[in-house]
Amino acid sequence: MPLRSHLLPSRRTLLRSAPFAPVFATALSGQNFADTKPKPQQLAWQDLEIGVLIHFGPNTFQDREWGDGTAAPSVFDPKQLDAEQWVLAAKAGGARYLVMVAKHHDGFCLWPSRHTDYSVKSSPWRGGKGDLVKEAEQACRKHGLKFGIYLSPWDRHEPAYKDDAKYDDYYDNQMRELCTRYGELVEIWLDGAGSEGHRYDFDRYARTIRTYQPNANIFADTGFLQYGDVRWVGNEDGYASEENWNVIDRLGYLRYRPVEADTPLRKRHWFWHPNDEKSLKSLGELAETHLKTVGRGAQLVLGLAPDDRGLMPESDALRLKEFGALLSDVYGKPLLGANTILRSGQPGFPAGGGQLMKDSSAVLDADSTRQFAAPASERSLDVIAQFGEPLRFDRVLLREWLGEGQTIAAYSVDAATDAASPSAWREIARGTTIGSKRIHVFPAIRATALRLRIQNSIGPVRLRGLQVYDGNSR
Ligand code: FUL
Repeated sequence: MPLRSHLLPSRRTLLRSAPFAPVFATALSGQNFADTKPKPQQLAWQDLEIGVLIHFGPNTFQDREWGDGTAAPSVFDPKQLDAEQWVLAAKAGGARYLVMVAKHHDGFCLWPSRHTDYSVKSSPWRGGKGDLVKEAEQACRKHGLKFGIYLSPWDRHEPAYKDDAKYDDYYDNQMRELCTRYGELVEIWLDGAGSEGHRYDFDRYARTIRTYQPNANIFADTGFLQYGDVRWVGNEDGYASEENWNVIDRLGYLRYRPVEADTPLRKRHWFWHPNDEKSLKSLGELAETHLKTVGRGAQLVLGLAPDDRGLMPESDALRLKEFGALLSDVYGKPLLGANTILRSGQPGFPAGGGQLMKDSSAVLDADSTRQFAAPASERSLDVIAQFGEPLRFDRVLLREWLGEGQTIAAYSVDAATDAASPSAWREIARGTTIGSKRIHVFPAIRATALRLRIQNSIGPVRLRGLQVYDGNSR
C-alpha cells in the first residue's frame, strides 16, 4: 500500500500553505505538527537503526511461505537449533535488535502457550519441552541485542478465529504470555497480512501491551492500527521515501510514528527454502538498501530465516558479516575531527564570519546524543565546517536532534573544492527532511570546507550530526 496514502494532508500540502497550515491543524485537533514529540522509547528504538526479523516454524520444513495451519507439529524438528548462532550472525550484520516471529499466520506457536496445543510442546523438538522464544530471547540478552516479538493476528489454525470475540480472548491471552515471560520487549509487531474482513479488539490488545510492556514500540501499518508507535514503510523492497517525516497526519490526528522498512535477506522469501541461495541479496544490494532506509531516516529490518537444521545458513551468515564489515569500514571512520572549525549563522555569512559553534564536537560526532540548537526564531541557517586540510570524501551524513520533534524541511549541502578560492561553493547534495539520519552519496571530491544550508524549518533548528566519509577507502 503506498506510503503517501497515509499522509493526509501530505507534508508538501502543509508546507505549501505554510502560513495557514498550523492554524488549520490546531483547529482540527489541538495539535501542532512541529511540536509533536516522540516518546523516549521511540527515540531509543530509532537509535538502534538496524534490526532483524526471524521467521522459522513448520513452513521451514515444508518449503512454504504461508502455512495453512494444517501442518502436523511433528514436522517441527530442527536437530541442530542454536539461537546464539542466529544472534551472532545478526550482530555481525550490524543488527542491534531481533524480532522473533513467535507465531506466523499458520498459528503454530514457538513457545509453549497454555492456550493451544498447536505449539512446540506437541513437536519432537527438545522432547516437547522446548521454548524457542525463550532461547532466542536469552541469546539476545547474552549478546547485547534488544528483543521483540511478532504475533500474527491472522491465525489459520485456531478454530476460534472464526468468532471475533472468542479470538480476541485467545489473542489477548497469548499476547499476555509473551509480554510477561520474556523480559523487556523493545518492539511488538502486529502484522496486517491476511486480516481483511476480521474485526480485532485492538484497544484491548494495546491495553495489555501498555500494561505489561509500557516501553515496547508497537509496529503496525497505519491503516491496520491507528495508534501504533512505529509505522510500516509500505513495501517489502527495502526503501523509504526521500521525504520522510516522523510525524504523520491522518485527518487531523497527529502522531510521532517513525518508519520501519522490513525486507528479507533473500529476495521475497521470509522463510527458508531449499536450494534457494540464488535469492540471497548481494552486498551491493544491501548497501543500496541501507542508503534507502537508514540513509533516509528509516529503520531497516532484515528478514532472516534459519534453515531446517535450525541454523542460519552459512551463506547468509557470511553475507551478514560482509554487510556489517562494510558499514563499519565506511562509517566507522568519520573524517571531520578536532581540527575542523564549525561556524553557524544567517544564510550567506562571509568566510570567517558567523559564530564559532560552541560545542562543535556534538555535531561532528555522528553518534552524539547532544544537539546544536540555533536561536529558536531562526528558520534558515548556514553551518560551515572548515577542514584543517583538504579532505577526500564521497558522502555526507546529517542528523537532526528529534527530542523536541522534527522540523527541517529543506536544505542543501555545498563543498568548497577550489583550494585557490576557498569560499567558492559547489552544491553536492540537497534534500527536504533530515530526521534521524540522512546520507547523501556523490562522486568522490576533494574539498577544504563544507556548508550545510538549512533553507526551511517548520520550527527551531536542532542538529545532531554533520559528518563526511569516504566510501572508497575500504
Ligand atoms: C507479511 C507476511 O505475510 C509475511 O509472511 C512476513 O511475515 C512479512 C514480514 O509480513 O505481511
